Amino acid sequence: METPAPAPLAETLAAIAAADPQALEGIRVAALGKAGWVTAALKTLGAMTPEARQAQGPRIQALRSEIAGAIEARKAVLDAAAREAQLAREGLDLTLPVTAAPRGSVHPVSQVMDELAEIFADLGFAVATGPEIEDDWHNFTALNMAETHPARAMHDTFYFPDRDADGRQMLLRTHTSPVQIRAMVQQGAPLRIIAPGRVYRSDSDATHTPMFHQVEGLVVDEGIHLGHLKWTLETFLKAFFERDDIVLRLRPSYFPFTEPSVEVDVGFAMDKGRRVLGGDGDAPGHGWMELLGSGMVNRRVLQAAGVDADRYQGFAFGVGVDRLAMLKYGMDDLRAFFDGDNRWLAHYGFSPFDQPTLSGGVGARA
Ligand code: 2NL
Repeated sequence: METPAPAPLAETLAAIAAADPQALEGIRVAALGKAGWVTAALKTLGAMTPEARQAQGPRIQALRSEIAGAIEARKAVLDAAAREAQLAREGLDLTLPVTAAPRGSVHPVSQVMDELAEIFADLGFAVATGPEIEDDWHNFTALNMAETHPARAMHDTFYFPDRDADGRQMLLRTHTSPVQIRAMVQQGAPLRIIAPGRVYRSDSDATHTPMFHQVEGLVVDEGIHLGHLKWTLETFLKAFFERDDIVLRLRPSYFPFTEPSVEVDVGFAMDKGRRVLGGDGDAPGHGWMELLGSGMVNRRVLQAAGVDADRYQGFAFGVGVDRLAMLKYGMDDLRAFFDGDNRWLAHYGFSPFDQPTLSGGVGARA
């Protein structure tokens, strides 16, 4: 009986050494599988003479175990390489903390806006928003400031050079009042909203930035009067500054969009050279700080927005958010608000996990 040609051994070993996992399985089947050539060689032993079997048996067995060994060795190399690749791919840095430290913080202005939304939500106000690029009707005309009204000049408005497709003069809103005009036009009366957001005026010095934040409030309903305005502002300021002894002083003033108009001062005391809100501003060592503008909505404004001014009255107010933040958290330079300096934010910023509760102010710490 002819023994199978030994030539395939060298080729098989070379093929094994270069095989990928799939090729390796093919080689194993072709050599050691049921119909493989080594298996076929082993089967020839049964038909051999005892002498031939004694000579060929060990030779074929050696062939089989050499190939099986080579396959095992190659398989081990391939498995190790696959494991290494997987480890590199799925690398986990076990030195990392279990929960990553939070990065970044909530800007004080955002925190204050959240606090304002909380306070006014409790009083039944919804938050309204609108475009920062406005037309001059919503920003001025509807607010009783006709083209020639001197108050327009006082707003240091950023105008766009070209009119829009509908011939409207566009500008960056100088207050959030246009949001409230839009709300009255769209929702009608009754209405209870606050409008927080960015506003723009061409003004820049130690106490003015060309972009700043304002919140305005508007209530329109039947039988609304100045008493509602005073109670609302008092309740709001007591909640915001976390003090029950906030005292307001209402002073007559002028805004085109309110009649009568009322400027609101808050009493403060001097404490180690710093103004601390609270107490009667007329008491010795105390003073009044101007904080808000407000008034009864001018009936011409109600009419412009399509509200029946004989049936409905309204009050409105406006206050600077940046100023509120400075007062509550004891900051002294407005410009730092917009510098994007991480050291300032680390000092004054709020944790992203903080709830906008009202317990983090200087009043709470005092
Ligand atoms: C200020 C003055 C004020 C308003 C804003 C207002 C809005 C509508 C109608 C009437 Cl839609 N008034 N807003 C009223 C009075 C004063 O802001 O000094 N803000 C910082």
